[in-house]
Amino acid sequence: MGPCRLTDETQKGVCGASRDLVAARNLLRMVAAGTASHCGHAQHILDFTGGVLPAGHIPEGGPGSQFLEISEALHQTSMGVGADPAELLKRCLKLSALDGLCGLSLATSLEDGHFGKPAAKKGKLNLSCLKTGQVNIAIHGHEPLLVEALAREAARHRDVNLVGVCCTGASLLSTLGVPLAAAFTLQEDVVATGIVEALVVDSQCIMPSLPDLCECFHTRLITTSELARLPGALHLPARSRREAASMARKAVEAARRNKKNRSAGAEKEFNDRVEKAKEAVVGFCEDNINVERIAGRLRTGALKGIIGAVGCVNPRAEAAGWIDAFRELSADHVILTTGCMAFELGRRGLLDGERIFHMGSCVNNARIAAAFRRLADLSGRKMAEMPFLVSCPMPITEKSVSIGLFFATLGCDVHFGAPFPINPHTGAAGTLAALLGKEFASTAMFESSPAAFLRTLRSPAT
Ligand code: BF8
Repeated sequence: MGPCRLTDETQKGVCGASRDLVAARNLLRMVAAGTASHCGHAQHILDFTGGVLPAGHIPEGGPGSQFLEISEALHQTSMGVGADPAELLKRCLKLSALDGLCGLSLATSLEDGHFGKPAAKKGKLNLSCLKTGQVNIAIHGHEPLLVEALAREAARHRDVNLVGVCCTGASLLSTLGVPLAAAFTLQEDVVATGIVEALVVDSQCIMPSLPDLCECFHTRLITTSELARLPGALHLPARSRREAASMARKAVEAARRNKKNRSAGAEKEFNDRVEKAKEAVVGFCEDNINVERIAGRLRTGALKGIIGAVGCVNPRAEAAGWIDAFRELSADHVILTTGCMAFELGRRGLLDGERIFHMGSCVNNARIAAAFRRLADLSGRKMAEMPFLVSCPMPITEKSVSIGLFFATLGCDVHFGAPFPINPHTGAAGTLAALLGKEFASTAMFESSPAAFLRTLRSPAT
């Protein structure tokens, strides 16, 4: 009796669960967690900004019904409830669509209401955004609502340098032009520079290693979300504008007081080892990429398609190979990118705002969806008839799985690299493919090799 890990097609668990049932159940649990993360994120921003839903964001079942859907999915996947793989997979797709509406799109609309729509601008990426001569504060996580207060407070002090990490960082880079020091895999390196006085985290993709790591350096770790408390951290809640303003003041004070604790030699070591900052063009959204020109180039065949390069970067995968693949594809494709993939492209100097466009954080994948919609409308075609592909080559988190399937429910073809969210050799994967084809005219590709991915895209049939 458990854990449910069936490896053979003919094998069944003691309870009678087949491999397909286990695979479908696991996928639904992943999608439920991803959807919960994005919808929870959007709800936190909604609460922070006063609870007024922007137009077009009421799910069919009324405000808040997305949380009931998530709960129902978890109920359906618990022991002895849903036993029909097809039904579980249908719910995966329903939840993924809800993730798009009540997670990604709602969070992005609320961010835009708070910061305004992003404008194209030059930005800087990588660890060199930290400054030895200043008090460095890094902000990390996914809910940038509190950052405006911290950015404003930091700007009042000439000795304070604010940088971003992960998706809070990607969002800040797009909206306020705050330099982006690192993405998920490099978050520990930010602390390990030895020149960061405070690391302020909100929620999601925050490594549990940070408290131990901060103890090895002088970095003050500050949490702001009740959900993402860390042992030993200073907790300064930021659930409202008032709390955020107070948190910002206290965080800046704590960081300034802490600078004297930098270890001798840390600055020299940093200056000796750090790479030069990479310049990037950032701040794109559906309003400021030239969709008319892109649609025209698609019509003439100068462009073969548009690729959303999204999701995580997994140190166990061939990240450089994927970056090279997207670089090569950018010769005749437009690449729209978000989250950790965007950082990875940026730190190689590829975010040029001509062929590869930085569209923000992972919830800002709503901007890619909106750009796809505009391009389809301009071309007078359905989304599924357009040469759109969303590629998530190294999915670590459940969030990247629900994002990928959200695009599939829009009619876009989707690619997942390893670790695959579902074993492509199971009947459940076949059922998922059939559902996508029948209901949304989309396909899902599972490919862990950048070279094979390129070959598939370059083959005449695609
Ligand atoms: O939401 S790409 S590792 S940072 S989950 Fe996390 Fe994956 Fe990075 Fe942002 Ni998105």
